[in-house]
Amino acid sequence: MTKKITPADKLTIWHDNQKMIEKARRDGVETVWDRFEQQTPGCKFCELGLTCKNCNMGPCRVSLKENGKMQRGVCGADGDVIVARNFGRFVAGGSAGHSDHGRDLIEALEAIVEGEAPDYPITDNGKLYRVAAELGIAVEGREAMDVARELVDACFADFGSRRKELGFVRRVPEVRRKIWRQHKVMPRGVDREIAEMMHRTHMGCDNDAVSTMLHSARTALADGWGGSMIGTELSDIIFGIPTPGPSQVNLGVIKADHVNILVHGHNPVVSEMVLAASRDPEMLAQAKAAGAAGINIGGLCCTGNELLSRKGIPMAGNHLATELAIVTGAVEAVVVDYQCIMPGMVQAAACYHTKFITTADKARFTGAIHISFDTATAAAQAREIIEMAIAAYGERDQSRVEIPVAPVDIVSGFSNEALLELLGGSLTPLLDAIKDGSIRGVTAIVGCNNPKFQQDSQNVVLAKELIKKDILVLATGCVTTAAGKAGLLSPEGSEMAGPGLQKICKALNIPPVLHFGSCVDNSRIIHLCGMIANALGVDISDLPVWGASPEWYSEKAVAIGVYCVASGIPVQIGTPPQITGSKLVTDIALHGMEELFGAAFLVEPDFVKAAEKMDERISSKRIALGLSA
Ligand code: XCC
Ligand code: SF4
Repeated sequence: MTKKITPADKLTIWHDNQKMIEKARRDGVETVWDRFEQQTPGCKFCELGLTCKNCNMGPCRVSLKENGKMQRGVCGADGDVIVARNFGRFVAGGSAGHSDHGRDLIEALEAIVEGEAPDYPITDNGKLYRVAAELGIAVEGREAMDVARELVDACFADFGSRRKELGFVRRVPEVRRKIWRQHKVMPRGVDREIAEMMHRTHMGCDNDAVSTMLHSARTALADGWGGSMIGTELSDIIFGIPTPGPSQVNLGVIKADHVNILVHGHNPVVSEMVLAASRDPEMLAQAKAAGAAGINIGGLCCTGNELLSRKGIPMAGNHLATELAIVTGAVEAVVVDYQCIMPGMVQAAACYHTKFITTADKARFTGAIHISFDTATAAAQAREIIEMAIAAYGERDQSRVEIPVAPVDIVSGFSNEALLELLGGSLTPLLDAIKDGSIRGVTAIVGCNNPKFQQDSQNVVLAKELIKKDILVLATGCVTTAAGKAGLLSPEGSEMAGPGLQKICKALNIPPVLHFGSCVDNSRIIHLCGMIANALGVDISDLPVWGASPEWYSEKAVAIGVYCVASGIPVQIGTPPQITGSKLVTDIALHGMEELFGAAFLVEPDFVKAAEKMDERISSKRIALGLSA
């Protein structure tokens, strides 16, 4: 029997990626789609969340018995408990990812303060003082390094067990904090909530689905208003606040005549150094001596977003395009830190001359070259990486190079500070635009790709539908690349927006979709919601806002979704998490959270319908605020 091969245009909406899927097939490179097909159909029990491996009396899997009753695991746990426990651990995994990344930034700042990271600057002293003051640290007349030292301590303390409430929670309107205290979901310590989730989901602990779901909210809030927010704020202090500027996206940013280095993962601590080393005249001279026109750095996923937003470094692709970037045959090195790096990239790299270089001891890949990156020796290690890439350039087989498209121009790098500056220093013009209906609402479209969907079809459709309805869209994570490729990150993209949003975009010369950074930078968006709610004297759940993650795949995306909902921001998703085996847990996600937090999840895979439902809610929130629908 011959195997049916799905045409590439069914797998992705993008021409560049279609071309590379075809090339991968010719070159014998296995991609995420091939493996997805091998894994389909998935295990039904797992899809429903009804398997448990939390102890060695199991594993157990439960289903409805003939008498209509739910079976129980060996210990007696029913389907609701099993689903809630699995979901809780999923959220804990995502929160741990973001937050451990945040911790790495605290450690980097600590090393700077201790004089042990000579290659790293503090780029934004102003933000250092502002953030420190916000956290109650005395700043008047003090040296930056003293303030930074105290900020390091304050951030570390947020990870521990001594606090009753996290530092940045003071950015949340008091009404919301009251709700959190009342439901016992106020995040106390980042590591604490994650560890407590692991404890609660051990056999014989939290055997009540509602209780476990509430702790999921607490764990996720510790991510959003804790680990992620610390990650974002300290990254800004060290590397600078993002400001809008021109850049480019798609596989066309890879240059045939350059030494191409792609940075991938999430943490800017490594990639910023690689970028700096690539601009070192000595490195450039070496590249030229090897016959290259220069050294080109491109981004993938969120490390890409970090460099894109602060340095305007172009973005080669998002999650599902990461293997395809290697298939161009023109990538000398992929330098990764952690998260969302498909292990399959190592095999893809081995099919070409591409060096796959890992840098984090906590994210090792069998078959990769490992450079244990240390802030003390960062610049030298970054140069070592560049030299490896230059050497690999000599091994490149030009006959296998195919760069399928020309890059698309974008404007990227918005942040709350940049937005305020654009608005002349205060939120008032934005509030006025919301009040008069030019901007009817705001939606953050965030997150990933997932081979369950044609790549980026949903991300792009939803963004286009929303801007048509005068809803301003903020994009982070892998949606950035999708929006960019669709022309939505350029000021000309405002032609696709409704009349009100178009008018505002033209007046400010901004795109209808604003690139707000990486996945940890969703903390910027909840902070913005907090600022708007405070300015209007209402709760976040009163605002005409949404989150959406149409093509999400990761644990982190679920953590983001849950902290948004618990913060009062409803969230649309395209596929449900593995909870549908429990009616109770599903009801909590879709309805119960609305009662508790004034926001819930909407699972709607039809994106025109999703946009309509989102629009309806925006209208009703506007009316409740006394505004026109
Ligand atoms: Fe990962 Fe952040 Fe998702 Fe992209 S968007 S696939 S999580 S890189 Ni966060
Ligand atoms: Fe089975 Fe209970 Fe052990 Fe889970 S904790 S594997 S349901 S016995």
